Amino acid sequence: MHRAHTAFSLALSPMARKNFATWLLKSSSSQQMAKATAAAAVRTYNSAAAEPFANGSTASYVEEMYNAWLRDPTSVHTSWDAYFRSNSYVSPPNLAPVQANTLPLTAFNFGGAVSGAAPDSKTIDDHLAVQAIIRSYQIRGHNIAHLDPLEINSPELPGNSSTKTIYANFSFGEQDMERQFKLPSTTFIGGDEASLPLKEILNRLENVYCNKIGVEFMFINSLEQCNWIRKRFETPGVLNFSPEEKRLILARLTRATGFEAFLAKKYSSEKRFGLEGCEIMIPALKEIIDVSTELGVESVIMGMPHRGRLNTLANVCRKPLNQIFTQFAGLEAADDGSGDVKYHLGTYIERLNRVTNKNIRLAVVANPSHLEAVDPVVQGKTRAEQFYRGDQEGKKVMSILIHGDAAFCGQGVVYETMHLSDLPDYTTHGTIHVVANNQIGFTTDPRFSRSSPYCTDVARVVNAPIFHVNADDPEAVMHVCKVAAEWRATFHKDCVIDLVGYRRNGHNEIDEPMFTQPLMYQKIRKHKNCLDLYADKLIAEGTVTGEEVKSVAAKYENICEEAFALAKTETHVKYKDWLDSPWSGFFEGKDPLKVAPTGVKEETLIHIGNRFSSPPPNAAEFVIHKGLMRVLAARKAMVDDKLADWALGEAMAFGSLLKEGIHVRLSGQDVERGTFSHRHHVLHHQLVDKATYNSLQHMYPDQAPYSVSNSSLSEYAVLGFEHGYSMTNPNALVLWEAQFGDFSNTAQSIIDQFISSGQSKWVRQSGLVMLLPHGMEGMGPEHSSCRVERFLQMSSDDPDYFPPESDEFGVRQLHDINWIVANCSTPANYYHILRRQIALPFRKPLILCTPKSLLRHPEAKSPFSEMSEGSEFQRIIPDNGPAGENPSNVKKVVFCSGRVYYDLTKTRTEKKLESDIAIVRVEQVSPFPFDLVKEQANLYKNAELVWAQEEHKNQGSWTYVQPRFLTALNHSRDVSYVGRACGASTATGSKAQHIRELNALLNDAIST
Ligand SMILES: Cc1ncc(C[n+]2csc(CCOP(=O)(O)OP(=O)(O)O)c2C)c(N)n1
Ligand SMILES: [Mg+2]
Repeated sequence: MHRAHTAFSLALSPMARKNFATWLLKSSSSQQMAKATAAAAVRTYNSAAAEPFANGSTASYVEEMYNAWLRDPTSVHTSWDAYFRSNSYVSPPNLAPVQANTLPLTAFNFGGAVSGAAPDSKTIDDHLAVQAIIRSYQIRGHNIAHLDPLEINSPELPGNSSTKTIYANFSFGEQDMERQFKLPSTTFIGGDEASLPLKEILNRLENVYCNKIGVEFMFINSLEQCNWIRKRFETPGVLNFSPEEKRLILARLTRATGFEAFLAKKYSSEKRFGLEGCEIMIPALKEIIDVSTELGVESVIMGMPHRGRLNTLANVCRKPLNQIFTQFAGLEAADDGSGDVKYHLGTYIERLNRVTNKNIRLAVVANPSHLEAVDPVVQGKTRAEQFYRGDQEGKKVMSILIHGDAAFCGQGVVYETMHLSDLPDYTTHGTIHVVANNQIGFTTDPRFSRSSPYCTDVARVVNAPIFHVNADDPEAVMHVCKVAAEWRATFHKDCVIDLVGYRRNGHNEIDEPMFTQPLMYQKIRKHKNCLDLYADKLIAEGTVTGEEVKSVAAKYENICEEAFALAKTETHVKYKDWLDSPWSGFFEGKDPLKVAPTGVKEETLIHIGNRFSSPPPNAAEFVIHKGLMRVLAARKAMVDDKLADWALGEAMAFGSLLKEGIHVRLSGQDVERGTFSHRHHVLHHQLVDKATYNSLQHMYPDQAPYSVSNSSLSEYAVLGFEHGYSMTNPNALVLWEAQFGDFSNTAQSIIDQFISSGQSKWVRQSGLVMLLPHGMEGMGPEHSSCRVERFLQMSSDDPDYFPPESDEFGVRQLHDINWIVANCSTPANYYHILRRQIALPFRKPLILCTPKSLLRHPEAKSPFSEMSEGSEFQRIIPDNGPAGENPSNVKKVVFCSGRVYYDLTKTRTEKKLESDIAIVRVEQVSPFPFDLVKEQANLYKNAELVWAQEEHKNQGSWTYVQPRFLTALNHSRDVSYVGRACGASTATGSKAQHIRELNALLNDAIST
């Protein structure tokens, strides 16, 4: 794990490196730095390195100048004259690095011109025209490529006829077709030949760019990358496959097709979201995996929707077929949980790749129906696996994301996930996206489901090349997959394969497609499937015989039949067979109900506190902002007084876990400083860019790595990412913080579909912590409430069931519930609940309402004694003032949760009711502390019981706690509500009204 320490890379100027001790930097490896710098250079738009000639005017301007100069050197400015005379202009400057075809024009004999003589202006004009044509094919060829197997959707984009698209000013006639043209350095179509007849140039370009592959790449801002792609598609012979390769494709296609046919035969009325019409996706995935494994990848993490999922599990992952067939049998489950439908389940397989003879791990991450929601989860899981393996460049672990065409362009999370792809703390070093583009989404045609020409256009924002390919041409598909895998291994950037196929049946096997797409389906009915087309081709060219084709298909059918018979002997399904992230060794040998202590030695707290409140050691020249010097001094004073505020309590939790070898990762918007400017985990040198110091990374020499990362402004993708990260290793504290709690609702499907229900559906645990700033502090409808009621409503503990009381009551409740929801009122309790995440013998997500004004509240401080050995998390904090000391005199008990406690105590003091009113804090709201609530109520036998909250009555914790109070009290006493009335909005926008409402609630609560 500690190797991962060096996974961070940060480019510093050489000056900064010289001046500051290496421990100031996130990475001290100069090699890494060079890489990071190089990467940054590639990303940066640089006019020399970029591809402005594609659409820009600079190159054509230079060309024009050159042309004019050739005609009459005096017609251009003297600077151009000097430039061209110096022979600097061999080719456009942006094309300079390409070495192919560098012979000067004069070396050629053009249509009778004497070799060696200066070319005439027509020759030059015609050459420039040919160059323009070549470039035009490269830029727009994909628009007219034959991508649609059904040939329904015109291969031409609206308004583009093929000649208009490609040759804007085509002035050549038949007579020019045999003329020889020197090939520019921007093309590889010539192979070893420096010139070709025009006819041949057009033929080759047509074949490369307008046949069954449409390459979209000329928008990429890197000449190197553009040339790399040109070379892989233009070089003559790239599409030649050996007979062995062809047979392998045929065999794989036979399995993919045979699998769907077998399911259709055996389970004709079951939904399986068959892949028919795009079966080539299976050989495609296998090709990507083969090539990537050959190039060093050992682990592939995949995310995919319903379509073709079972086929992928069977034929890509090689999940035992009997396990898959068992899912159709409607059997009882052998393990806990509610399970999920078969086309959502995940898997994890380690096996030998027979093509490369290397061991690989394949995981398909379980996902919900919510299309594309799994994308960031896969990325987080991939990133985590890379991190724990010390795979800093993504050479060993990679992700593949498979998409439907409608979802890929329709779902915003695709865009959000794409934007993580190149961020230092979120990159997975290149993802291969595969779109199973069946040109339909349920019943909706593309023309009604997107405004962009292609369903893949979203990928252009990150400069990912897009390889469109006709799914009926298996060899073209394999070539594209090979290039995609090599692209990722070379540049470690995303790319997209758009497999353009069709959907042979309805959306699922029960749907009738003719209702809505009659013409399309008339065509599909007449269309031969890809396997038959390919088999015919191979038979015709003599690569295989008809018998061979039949025997391969029969052999696979036999395999299916045997597995089918085996599946019939099963009596139960096992959800564990479908786990995508097994935690080997974590549960074994553990007492499932034993929580390790969360208090630590006081000296540890002091050590962490001192480090956390100090500037970088031995670096007097590190200039810290004056305001931060004051923050550090205040922290130091607190440590000296053995007190902790919120930021210090959090640092104590992180630091002590790091000491114990637990990796801590905190991510979210502006988390490094903290939205409320309280955290300051990263100190910035005031004079040197990017020179930073993070004391939590330097607590102990042998500590686990700490990472804190300001994220992109996305909740959906980033929360999904962190959830995925948390799935990989249970021995890590992974936290995501919302800027304000209410923003978490833009990530609602991650919360609903993964975090709250992941364990139940997919036997997958996660200890992810969500930090949600919450509190009604007059900031208006937003920025006030994290909508804790929503989280509580999803808690799975039964309001009417009081579990048996025992010493293990608390931990058993945690074991049985889906997640924990808490609103802590002290730094010590915050510290303990964070540490408890790791101390538990299992993992549960933790939803924490976190404070805003309490971050600086003078009373919201905890003594070290509440965090040191012997102390622990308090589910309920009883009243420990005069009321608690004399409970029989108490007239009223106010139960509350979170920051309102401080307002309530203040009012109680002002009203001098300390002996009459007890205030009890419910710190862990869910699972509900039935036992302790009962204990508290029993303590105050004669008192009226109320629940006070600052949220509106239909919000906050009330609706959750009310029935549970009654259960805790065995319905023998009542508990009433004090607080704001019901409201549609979370909070008023008027400060005056806010204060009025708050005073009313405080007066109501603190009165006898
Ligand atoms: C976020 C979301 N919205 C709506 C749906 C309902 N739905 C299921 S499949 C589907 C069409 C998907 O089309 P596409 O992405 O092209 O995949 P295909 O089924 O064609 O393979 C829709 C709308 C869903 N599953 N997820
Ligand atoms: Mg579709």
